[in-house]
Amino acid sequence: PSGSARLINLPVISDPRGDLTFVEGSNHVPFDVARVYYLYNVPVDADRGGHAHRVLQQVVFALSGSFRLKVDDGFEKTDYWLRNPRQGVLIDRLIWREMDSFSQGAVCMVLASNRYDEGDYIRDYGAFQKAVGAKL
Ligand code: T46
Repeated sequence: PSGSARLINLPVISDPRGDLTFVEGSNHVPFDVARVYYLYNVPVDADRGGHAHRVLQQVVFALSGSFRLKVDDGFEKTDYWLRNPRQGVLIDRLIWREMDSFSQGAVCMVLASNRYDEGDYIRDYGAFQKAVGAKL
């Protein structure tokens, strides 16, 4: 069976000093966070992603600005416009993802269930379709 993507809403504590949002591994996200990375200085015409992962699970946030995240489970495609730092998209294993339309100054933060492993990437769309058993 293929994986899925869904929205994750994080808590916020607001007071006159501003807003505070927090994430606890295996509580607000369904895995222990092994890695955090972020994308910034992304040109507005850049395309990122274009792959799936065999086992990695991730949650993607727009900490500042906005961008589009396209997810595809091999059967159905969904577009998310991320712009709220409290709301992330959980990308399960075996989901093809692409990101584009980054606003100027956008910061994308990703929480990942595993450390970086190039061997976990599926970079060929045909191989991805085979992996999810999609009808060609
Ligand atoms: C994903 C999307 C949302 C590392 O050495 N360590 C890391 O933790 C990462 C994420 C990347 N890298 C190296 C691998 C490449 O040589 O950084 C280079 C650029 O990575 P990539 O082309 O995969 O970047 P994106 O933005 O296309 O994809 C990234 C993640 O790799 C991927 O898991 O889901 O962001």
